[in-house]
Amino acid sequence: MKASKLLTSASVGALLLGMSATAYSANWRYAHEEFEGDVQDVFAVAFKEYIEENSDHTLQIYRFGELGESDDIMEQTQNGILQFVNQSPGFTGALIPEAQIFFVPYLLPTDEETVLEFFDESVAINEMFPELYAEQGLELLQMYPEGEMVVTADEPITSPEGFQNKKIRVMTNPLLSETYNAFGATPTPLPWGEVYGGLQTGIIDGQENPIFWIESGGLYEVSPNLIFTGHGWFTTAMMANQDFYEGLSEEDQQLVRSAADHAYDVTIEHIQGLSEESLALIREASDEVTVTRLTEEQIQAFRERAPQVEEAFLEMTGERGEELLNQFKADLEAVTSDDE
Ligand code: 6CS
Repeated sequence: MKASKLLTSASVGALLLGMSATAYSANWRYAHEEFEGDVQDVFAVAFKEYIEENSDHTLQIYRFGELGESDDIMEQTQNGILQFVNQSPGFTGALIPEAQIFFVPYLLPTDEETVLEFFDESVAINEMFPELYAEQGLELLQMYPEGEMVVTADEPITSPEGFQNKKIRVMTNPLLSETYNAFGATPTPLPWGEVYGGLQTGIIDGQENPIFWIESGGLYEVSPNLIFTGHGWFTTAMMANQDFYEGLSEEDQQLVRSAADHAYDVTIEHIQGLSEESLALIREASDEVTVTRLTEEQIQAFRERAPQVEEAFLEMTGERGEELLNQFKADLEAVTSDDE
């Protein structure tokens, strides 16, 4: 009786750690926020393939909606039900306020090559963020860009005045609301599941996302005016439950790290040229779509409003936010001065 009870507890423990109770191979669970073939899925599939080709472990991928919204999959990872999660800083703001740094507008340049170099080399990304995530029981494995943010709206908008009275959906972090307040709009935080319907019924007048997502989610069907404002990049983060990660053998920890590095390389390759391809698909699918690329002068009117968002970021994050912001700017300076 005692022995079987012990066995039962061991099996439950093994399940929580994502291991099979009968064999040494484990079955790990990984959830992300997107659909089959989207950028986070490309990352997850490359990660899975690496793990399965280089060990006896298996990995089960859960896509958007299978286990709930972004906040749900983060909670499940923190509770140890999932071993891995991909959650974007757009939804991590409440948990890790510093992650909102990606929503200070015009901080990152639009040039793809510079942005990719920044993610590769940044001390803020590769050394400071892992510490911030660790405080929440998360082992940060990669941060990566998915694409430049593009606004879609019910009409082409070229100035802060044009945003007046426009309800623009933002991901649920307070700094992004500050950005759209600064841009002259009325920010409306919503989880992803409510965006298409919100645009269709007119509850919201617009939103922002990278082009591949505007194409794959069919957002152009209900929000056909695409506006390139050049104000930022959609960035995301992939991580593990830290107790799980620390409980792995050194060999498995290395396997996980190598799989994440491999998935990063595959994903960075995938996103290059993706915006152009997705825009071509959108144009093919719809005659209604308009594309507005703001001129440098038009951008200036938005850029002038960025300092108030940076101020709000510092108010929300204090000294630690300031340290991160300074490092972030120094890292950007290093990659932009390399190009000169
Ligand atoms: O806007 C959003 O909520 C979604 N956008 C992307 C590109 N990925 C997942 C996220 O939930």
